[in-house]
Parts: sequence; structure tokens; C-alpha cells
Amino acid sequence: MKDFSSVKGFIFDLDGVITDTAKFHEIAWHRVADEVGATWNQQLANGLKGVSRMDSLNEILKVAGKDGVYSRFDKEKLANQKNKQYQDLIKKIGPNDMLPGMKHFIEELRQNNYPMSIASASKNASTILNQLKITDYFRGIVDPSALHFGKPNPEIFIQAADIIGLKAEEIVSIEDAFAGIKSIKAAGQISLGIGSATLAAKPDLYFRDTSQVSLSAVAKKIDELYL
Ligand code: B16
Ligand code: MG
Repeated sequence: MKDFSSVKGFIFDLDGVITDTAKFHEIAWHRVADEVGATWNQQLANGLKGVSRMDSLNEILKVAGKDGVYSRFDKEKLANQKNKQYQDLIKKIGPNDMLPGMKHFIEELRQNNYPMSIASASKNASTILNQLKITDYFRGIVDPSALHFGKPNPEIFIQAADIIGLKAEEIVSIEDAFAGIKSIKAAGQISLGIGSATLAAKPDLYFRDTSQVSLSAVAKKIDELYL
């Protein structure tokens, strides 16, 4: 990549990048943690960001010292219970719940004909995009149930690149999670990290929060990087 003119498309994580669903995931997982006897704290909550539903439950069971105690059936039950509560909570989401600057950013990208796709670990991603009323901005959403591996494996970002039909080096991919930045870098795409949780994974581009992200700000950072 030489400069911003080689960038042809964008891939977005959803939770923590486009909208703040983390608070709803936290409420629902906290309840499960209480039920299985895991001490809930912010470190545990942050570690579940970008992690699939079953992997999140396994992490909570590990913290509770209950590794291997629950049967597959009981684990499915707990995961379904969490998802039900989560789905109730996200019913409140509407077009005004996008993170600061993100509506403007995807609007700019659409006006400039950049194809976009979604690489979210969430099986609720299409519901959330519908509620935000932004589904038609994206060429498509990767189906997380068809994946063999979760983030930090690159599979989800490779599939999201196929949706927009571009080469890895032509894509900027945006994430708020450590595992997500690892996944983007392993896919060979340009990684844009939002928030300090991404710093340890050394994103190519970094913004403190979504309000700083715009087409011109991204172009400026890329051009500085490759000067
Ligand atoms: P669900 P992202 C991730 O979404 C969330 O950050 C993570 O906390 C959640 O467990 C995961 O989706 C699965 O979500 O239970 O709705 O399928 O950040 O990859 O957009
Ligand atoms: Mg995320």
C-alpha cells in the first residue's frame, strides 16, 4: 500500500464500533455469572468483547472454577437464557443509538462509493442493523454460525473481504477489541483500532473513540503512516 488512494473498501465490527451493545451483553452475562458463582468485574466483562457466545460462557465458567462441570445441554440452556435477556434489552435500540460520528462516517463512505461489509461475531447483528436502520449501507454480513473459528482467527475478516470483492491490502477494517485487531492483521488488511483495549494488538491506525473517525481523518492517518 502506498497511500490512501489504494484503499477501496471498509469492513466494520458492530458491537463497540457502530453501536454500544456492550452494556446489554454485560447485563445479561452478569446474571449468568451470578448464577454459576463467577465474580463479576470489569476485567471479565472486557475480556468477553468480540468473543462468541459459547466461548464467553466457557470463560465465565472458568472464572467460577467450574470448567467441565456443566453438560453441553446445560451450557446451551445458560447461553440461550443469556441471549433471550440480551434480545429483550436490544429491543430498545433505535437509529439514535449509533456511536458518535459513525452515522456520518458510513454516510461519507456510501457517498464516495466505498463498499462496506460487517464482520461481527454476533448472531444478532442483522437485527441490530435493522433497528439502527442502516442495513442497506452494507453489501452483506458474515454469518458467524458458518465460521470454523472465532476472532482472533482471520476467517471472519477474510469472508467479509469476499463480500466486498476486494484484496486484503485494499481494505481498512475497524475494531474495538484486542482479538478483533489480531484477526484483521492476520487477514492482511489495514487495521483501525478504536479505544485503548486495541492498543496492545498494535493497530495500524488508532482513534481514541468513534467521534474522531471520519473519511478525511482516516485518509490523513494512512498517508502519514506510509509517507
Ligand atoms: P451474540 P462484535 C460480539 O460482537 C460481542 O462483542 C461479544 O460480546 C458477543 O459475545 C459476540 O458478539 C456474540 O454475540 O451472543 O449476539 O451472538 O464485537 O464481534 O460485533
Ligand atoms: Mg466489537
